Amino acid sequence: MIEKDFNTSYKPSWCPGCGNFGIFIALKNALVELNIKPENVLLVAGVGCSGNGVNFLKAYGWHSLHGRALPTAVGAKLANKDLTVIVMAGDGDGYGEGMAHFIHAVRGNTNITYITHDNQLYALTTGQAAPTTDKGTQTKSTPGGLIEEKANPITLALSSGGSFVARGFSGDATHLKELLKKAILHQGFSLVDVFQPCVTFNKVNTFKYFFDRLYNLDKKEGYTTNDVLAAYKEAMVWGDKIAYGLFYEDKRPSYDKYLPQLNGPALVKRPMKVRNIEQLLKEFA
Ligand SMILES: Cc1ncc(C[n+]2csc(CCOP(=O)(O)OP(=O)(O)O)c2C)c(N)n1
Ligand code: SF4
Repeated sequence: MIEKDFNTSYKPSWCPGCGNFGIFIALKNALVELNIKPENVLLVAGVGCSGNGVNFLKAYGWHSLHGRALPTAVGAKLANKDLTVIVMAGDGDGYGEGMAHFIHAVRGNTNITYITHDNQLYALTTGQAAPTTDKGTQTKSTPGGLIEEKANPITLALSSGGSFVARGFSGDATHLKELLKKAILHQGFSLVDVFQPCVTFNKVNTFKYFFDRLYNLDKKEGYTTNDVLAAYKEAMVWGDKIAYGLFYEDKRPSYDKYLPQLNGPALVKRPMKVRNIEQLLKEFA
């Protein structure tokens, strides 16, 4: 298989130079290198520029409701554990409308991969402040500067019991590809929050902004990914320097491992028992 095997007949509609391109190249190459076939992948998308990507990657696709991609994906994975389930959502979708789902999906540790396209604003709706927008930033919805503190997806995931917590950058697609491969292979919920510059509406968090600040945790001497407090400390660094890479990983069992009824063939591959509906209703009466 080659990267083109994951292409569809639709050309991406993203603006030229958009950070979404780097994420898609990294994702396609990760799938190719892991030898995962398109028919074994389910891509669940939120609503936003990022979510439109569900049309540009050849796989099963589900364009979910705004903020609701995660519960959809968790349900799909429980029904068909043979699928590689990948979720993509914007920071507005995932950490705004979908914030409660995010926390509970992290806690639940279902074996799915969550890629957030973190461009630090709502892009499809033309550039309003999102939960990851820096305090003080002027946007269309915050002309006087954003009053609220920003949410930190990495510390939120760590404090919610995340078993794989990582940050990527779409300007470093090779690194991102390797990170996504690890995330997909991880047996549990994997978060990869990806800095994805929106070249049209975000004039602050540009590619240059990140090139000037990012340091690679994977190369940091002495850093190990099994120390949650060290991960927390790195995740709190924000300003002249910002860390990316794998912050934390542990190997606790995923959600399905606690459910003996999920042993054996995937639920969707088992014969359907057709039951007498009247008898069924009597049981609940
Ligand atoms: C329930 C609901 N509320 C609001 C909207 C309008 N809406 C569509 S896209 C979007 C913002 C998407 O921003 P983000 O999730 O950050 O994705 P991006 O476009 O930046 O990739 C909003 C608010 C909607 N479609 N559904
Ligand atoms: S508006 Fe921003 S996020 Fe959306 S396609 Fe254009 S550059 Fe990308």
